[in-house]
Amino acid sequence: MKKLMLAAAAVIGLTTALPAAAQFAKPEDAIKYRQSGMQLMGQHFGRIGAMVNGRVPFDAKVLADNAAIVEYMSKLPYAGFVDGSDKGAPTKAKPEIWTERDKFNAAATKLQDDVVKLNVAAKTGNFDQIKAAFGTAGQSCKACHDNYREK
Ligand code: ASC
Repeated sequence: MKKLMLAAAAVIGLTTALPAAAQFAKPEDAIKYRQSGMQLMGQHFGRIGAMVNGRVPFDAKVLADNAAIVEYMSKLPYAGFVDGSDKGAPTKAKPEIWTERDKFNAAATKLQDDVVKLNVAAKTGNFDQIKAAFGTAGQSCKACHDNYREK
């Protein structure tokens, strides 16, 4: 029994140390994973946008809750762009993601940094500061979509 538990612990240790690529059974899973993450990030980012642009009344608490979700969500989708997942399910991901990895990763990092700043701004409750940070983050969303997502 003890041996079995040691073996199980070793397997768990091994799998958690594996790179992201090994965590998806097939390309389709990676594609759906990143699309799901982007979808959730976009939904919550959009709720902030609705307040910032005056379509929905400004509520600092609701906005801050959404900004915290966006910050967290921004950490997830990029692990789904594993090698070999340029096909396997319907995807708008452009091949350049895999041929310009460094540039793509830099664009991802830029967005992640921007939404950390958006979350910081959201916690202040200062509308103008939030609006500015939202604009910067939105530019990063758009820049990466322009370069790396099919229309
Ligand atoms: C969103 C969303 C995006 C970005 C982008 C910003 O709400 O889903 O992809 O904002 O449109 O330019």
